[in-house]
Amino acid sequence: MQVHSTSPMVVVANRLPFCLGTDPDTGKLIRKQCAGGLVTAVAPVVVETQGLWVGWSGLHTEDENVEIPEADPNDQSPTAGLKSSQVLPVTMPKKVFSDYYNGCCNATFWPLFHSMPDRATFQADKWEAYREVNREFARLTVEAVKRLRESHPDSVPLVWLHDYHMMLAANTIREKCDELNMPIKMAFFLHIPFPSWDITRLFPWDDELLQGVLGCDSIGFHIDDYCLNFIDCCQRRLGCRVDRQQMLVEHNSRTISINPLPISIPYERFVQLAEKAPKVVKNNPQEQLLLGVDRLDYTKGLVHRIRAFETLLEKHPELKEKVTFLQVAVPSRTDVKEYQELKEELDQLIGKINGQFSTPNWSPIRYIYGCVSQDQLAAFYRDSSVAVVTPLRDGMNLVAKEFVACQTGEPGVLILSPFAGAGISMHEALHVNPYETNEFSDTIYRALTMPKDEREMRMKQLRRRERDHDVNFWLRNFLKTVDCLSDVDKSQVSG
Ligand code: ADQ
Repeated sequence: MQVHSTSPMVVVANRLPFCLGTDPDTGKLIRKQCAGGLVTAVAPVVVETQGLWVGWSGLHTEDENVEIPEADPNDQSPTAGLKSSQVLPVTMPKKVFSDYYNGCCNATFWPLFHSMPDRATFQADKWEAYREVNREFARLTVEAVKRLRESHPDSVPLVWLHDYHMMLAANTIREKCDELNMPIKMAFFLHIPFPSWDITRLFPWDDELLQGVLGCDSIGFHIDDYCLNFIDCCQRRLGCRVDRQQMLVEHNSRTISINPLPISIPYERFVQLAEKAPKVVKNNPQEQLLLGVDRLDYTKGLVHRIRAFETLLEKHPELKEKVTFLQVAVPSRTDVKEYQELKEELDQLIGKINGQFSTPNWSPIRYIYGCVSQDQLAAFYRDSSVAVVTPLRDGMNLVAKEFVACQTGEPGVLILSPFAGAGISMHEALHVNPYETNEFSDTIYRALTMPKDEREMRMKQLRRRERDHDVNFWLRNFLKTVDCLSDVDKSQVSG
């Protein structure tokens, strides 16, 4: 069901919701879909609210100027309804962008916020590039607000900043809009975890960072723990007055609301995909598929997972030719050394296990390094007996939710890490600590051998919860925090 915002919305995110590429036949610039949690969740919402999207186009200021192409008529992706006029592309000099994106976002905030400080680097020049890029995003966002003020003169636009790339933009946007006498509402949503004070304080410019985020009126995180971590940091680092019960922070004479907003998926769309997706071809009708679907990232625990599967094969030789692990890994940050090393490690481990256990008719691990279509993904989700979603740390994890939505046939089992935000609410999954290899392999065995009535009972509850708390539910709850929820939608919100 469509969600209505009482305010026109500007989404500000690092990326546009699609990539640009060249059509090999015509040589023309076309839109290409890119996998990622943010786009899957937010693009339908922008289309539905007729908003604007500010994001990096994938191009640099040194590149030739390009016009954003319209969507292909056959485009069925979540961004198909987004017109090119709804998109404001950001371009940046290559060096500045690389320092901001690789040097600061990916090398500092990504590992730090996933509580992996040993992987984080702190460099003043990269932080300066982050500041500069945030100022540029802020400049274009003010342009977007101007446009919306022209098309909707009586409304107060809602600016929605996304993720760890945009933590310094709010104050600049607010100052410029105040100067121009353009009232706005502003919100921030973090898609990754917010770590504890002990971790956050390692960042040398933590005070500036916290003040940057506090420029918004409403700040959202997936779960209570991340909200409380943030509130704790505001109190201890900035000396803010806080109310943990109401989740409020006072800063510069303003009161900012902190909101747990667990993101979700377009549930019905996945159900429909699963209902018409082609059957997955198996070695034999009895073969059980274990499924992993992730970006190839060190936070996702891929190596730990494959090791647990190796242990399972060692302990249960009877599973030979009966169980196959299907791992789909989307290439991610391929120009970063750590990610290249991770790929190397995974390639070697999978090669070793397949070499050791394969028979003439079977290999224990099927490994796809690349994107798969939504139809194919839905087919994998539907026809797998077990999904293994075991990140070492994850803001939420949409794969767990997509899997249960697509379980329209024989009920399977979800194995979930307690270190994913999704682990907080998906109680009927089998929870396992990915670091405990032995226990992990026992959990996989339990999932593979679980009686049908137990599988059915667990899956039914999981599906019901995700159906009732889909991405529109998330959006409505977000709009409620900024007082932009339309009357028709108010009746849909509970709790
Ligand atoms: P991600 O780290 O990208 O997102 P996740 O939430 O699992 O992680 O979303 C991945 C998305 O990519 C899913 O929608 C999935 O369908 C898609 N995808 C994965 N592999 C694919 C493949 N091979 N082919 C096609 N599509 C594929 C970040 C945070 C998460 C948070 C989301 C949303 O790290 O914790 O849940 O944002 O807030």
